[in-house]
Amino acid sequence: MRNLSIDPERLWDTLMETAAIGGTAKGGICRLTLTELDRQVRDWFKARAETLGCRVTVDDMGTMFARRPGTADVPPIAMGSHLDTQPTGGKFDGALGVLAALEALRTLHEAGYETYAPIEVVNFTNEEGSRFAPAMTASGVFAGVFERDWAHARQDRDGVSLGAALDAIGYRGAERCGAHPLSAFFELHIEQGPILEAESLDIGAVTGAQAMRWYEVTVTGQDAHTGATPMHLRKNALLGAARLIERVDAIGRAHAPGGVATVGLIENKPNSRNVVPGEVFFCVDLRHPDGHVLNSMESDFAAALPEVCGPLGLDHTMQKIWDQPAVHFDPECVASVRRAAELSRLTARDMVSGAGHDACYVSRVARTAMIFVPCRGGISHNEAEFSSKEQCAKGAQVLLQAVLDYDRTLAERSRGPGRS
Ligand code: HGY
Ligand code: MN
Ligand code: MN
Repeated sequence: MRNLSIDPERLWDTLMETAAIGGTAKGGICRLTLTELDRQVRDWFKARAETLGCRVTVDDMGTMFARRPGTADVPPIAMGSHLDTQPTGGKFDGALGVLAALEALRTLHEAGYETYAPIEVVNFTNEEGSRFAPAMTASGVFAGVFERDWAHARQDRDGVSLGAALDAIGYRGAERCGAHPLSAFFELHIEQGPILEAESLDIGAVTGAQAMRWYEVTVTGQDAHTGATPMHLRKNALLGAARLIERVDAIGRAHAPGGVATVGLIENKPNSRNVVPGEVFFCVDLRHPDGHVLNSMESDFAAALPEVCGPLGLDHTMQKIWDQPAVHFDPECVASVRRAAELSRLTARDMVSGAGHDACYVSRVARTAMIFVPCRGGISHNEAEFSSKEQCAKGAQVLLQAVLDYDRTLAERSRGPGRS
């Protein structure tokens, strides 16, 4: 396999160029899915891919596919991630996976390198799950986990549906989401955790991801005057929510180091200085590598609701809105990642992802693996998120070589045993 090399400067330039679309004063990106800013970066991606001779298609969840033909008429080997971000997102979460894939495809294009399988770069809609819950919505529809109509009906906190948002930016494509077979899928991503940096390693060969669940909780009490209502007569929903948030944190700590538990989204109503809050809505995020342990974390939280709300005279509702089991990636694809790291003379280790990724759902319908690179302090979902030009380049080089390695495997398999 010719040792093709990606262009580190060019990759870095595309990362910085697109980071300006939704760039924040603190150096991060706020580019929520299906907003005008998301449209701008999607248009940028489409134009760049078309200059490389790719055919760009869009499915009815807005997911974009940029295809470079191969010599064989087989499903493409795809690589990609997502271009949407958190409200206080960084420059690399998702963007690195899409832009490194574009850089790898450009390297093939400029070298005139003929692959056996078509090669495709993918931008999945709404990976973050920040504007529309749950996370990885489009890859979930792609994998047949979510019904498309259910996904289109998901609403943001302003009552705008995902389907309406797709139409508003003109990215509801014609292709039926999921009717798009893949030979394999590789996703490059920053680790979003501290392990690779702590062990001074270049590459993570990601073998899977932990199980994760989201719950929407509403605690209901009674709006009341903060001055005229005696303490013992109050039904303070925010007090109940505060005690429940404490319990969520305790559940995470009780199941550490594998378990994590968080409340990141909360809405207090009426949120007025001199009204005892009558209603609080919040979202609980529970994760663990073992689904059985996650079950007991879930039941611990379910038990906490009446324990906390009862004495305070509060009502409560809890709805599980996302349930992503632990994922195991394809051993052949993971082996391609390991070989690619070795070919590039980079240090690597196997690891499991704490974060969810589109690859988690895609792995249900195609052979899939992920590649991690370190990020500074393991910080992500934070405007200070950072991976260096060298770290990004190493990840992109391994992505290119892993795809070529797997392409060769497909080609050899097509020729039958014993013939090369
Ligand atoms: O929630 C996650 O792990 C991912 O960032 N969507
Ligand atoms: Mn991501
Ligand atoms: Mn993310």
